[in-house]
Amino acid sequence: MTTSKPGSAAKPDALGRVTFLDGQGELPMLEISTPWSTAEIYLLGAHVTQFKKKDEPPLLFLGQCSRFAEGHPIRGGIPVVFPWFGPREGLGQHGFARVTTWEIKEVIPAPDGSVSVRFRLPGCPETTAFSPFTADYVVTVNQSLTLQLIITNEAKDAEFTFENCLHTYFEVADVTAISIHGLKGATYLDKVASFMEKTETSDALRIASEVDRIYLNTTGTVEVLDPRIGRRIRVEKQCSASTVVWNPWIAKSRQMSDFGDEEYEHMICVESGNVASNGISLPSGGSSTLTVKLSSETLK
Ligand code: TA6
Repeated sequence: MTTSKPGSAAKPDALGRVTFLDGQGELPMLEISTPWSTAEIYLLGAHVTQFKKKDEPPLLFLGQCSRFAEGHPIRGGIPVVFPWFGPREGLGQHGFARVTTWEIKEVIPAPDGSVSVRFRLPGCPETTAFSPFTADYVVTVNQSLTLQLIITNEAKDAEFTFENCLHTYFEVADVTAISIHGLKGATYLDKVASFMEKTETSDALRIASEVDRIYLNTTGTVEVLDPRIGRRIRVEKQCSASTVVWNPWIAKSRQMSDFGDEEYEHMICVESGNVASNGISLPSGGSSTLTVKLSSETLK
């Protein structure tokens, strides 16, 4: 089923699993309902703001003070970071994909109950500074949440170099009680120590201060154990060589105008992508698909 641009009135699709409506700040969004879960996606940034399995608390953290306005990123959920990660002189942090309103190309309600939505980043003034490319983003909702960011270099005779990152904010009960697994032995750039290169020595990373790290060459699954909620979150990925772990802690939280002073206690970002020295160079006609599957289970 191909959809046109959503209007302001709520319009469910034929199977009643996808509803187009105006979300916060009257921004267009989709509500998706499957036999196992619900999800919310804004067209601004193709931003997944929520995924919730039936019988589980929300998987994603969404800031109470987030702006919902064109041209501004949403704080929480899954910002799509592309085509660069971090600051870039004279340009916005983390690229323009997260502040651009994406087009819906297709909504696919599958016979098994899953729903996939395919978005396309439209041409915008910022894209003209790059050689031609297309960026599609496919979000699939079922028992888990699967995200695919597909970048194709459409240039005839030029490389396309970029970074990408699905900057995922997870909801946790108490960030000091969680542990993050799967990064032991990895080299990381420690942003809170002037990007000093370090090696992760812990198999169970704990958060007790500001953490802002780019783990390089990390392609394996990362897990977040949350004993207070009683949940294990699994982040499985393909075509992702970097993992970013971020919690702003106290002072940074106070500096962020769209983030509550105490909200850092209830979130952890575990981000999957290709950033810094793991950035991607695509030859003419080349394509790369960053795939991230987020799933969770109740701890026994
Ligand atoms: O991914 C971690 C990070 O790059 C941090 O350095 C931190 O500032 C964060 O992203 C949030 O960036 P934002 O531009 O959304 O405020």
